[in-house]
Amino acid sequence: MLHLPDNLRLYLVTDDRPQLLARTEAALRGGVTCVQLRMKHASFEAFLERAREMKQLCQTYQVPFIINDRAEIAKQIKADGLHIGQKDLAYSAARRIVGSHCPIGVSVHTVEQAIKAEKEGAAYLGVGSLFPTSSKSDADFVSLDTLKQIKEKVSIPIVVIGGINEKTLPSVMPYQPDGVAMISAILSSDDPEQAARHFRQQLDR
Ligand code: 3NM
Repeated sequence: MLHLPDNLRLYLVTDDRPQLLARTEAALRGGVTCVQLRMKHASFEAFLERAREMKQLCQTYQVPFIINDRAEIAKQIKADGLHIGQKDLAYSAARRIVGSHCPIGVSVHTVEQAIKAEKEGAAYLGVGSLFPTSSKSDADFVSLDTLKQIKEKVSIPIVVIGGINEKTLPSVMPYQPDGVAMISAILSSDDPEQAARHFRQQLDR
């Protein structure tokens, strides 16, 4: 079950890298508050298999598990949530697949997209990319001013994403996001557990 906004606080997005399960488990020990599986190039079968493993791992730590883009898989494994981007399937199509109870988060890059997503019923928004990142080659950038405007215009929770790390986090915190999403700052760290614990302490303050 996804508890909003609390479960969004330290939001781990995972790609498909070596030792993903071990790294994700370390991040869970360190205190990430939810996990999203994002594998843009995987086959249906590979995604499904990985999703089952990850869901079980997250359940062990009682942390909600969210599927990126693949609505059919979210439905099949009864994920705690689905996350869609502007280039993925439309909100209405996703909703038809996952049914009325599964929370759907939506990535937005403009104020207009944010207002539309909230109207459609999004549970929360991912706002980014705020900073350059090597994790998403086609990222659309969002300025801190746009983040501020989105905060003013919508009332659903907001998770910031894209190049958030030790250096950039301080410039985002004044905007009081409900959560911070990260791939590299946690998963590419030499010690994902310690990295997650460190960010969690900063965000809990
Ligand atoms: N979505 P890192 S940026 C998955 O802008 C994702 O919507 C983005 O990775 C968006 O923490 C991004 O390594 C990658 O920068 C974030």
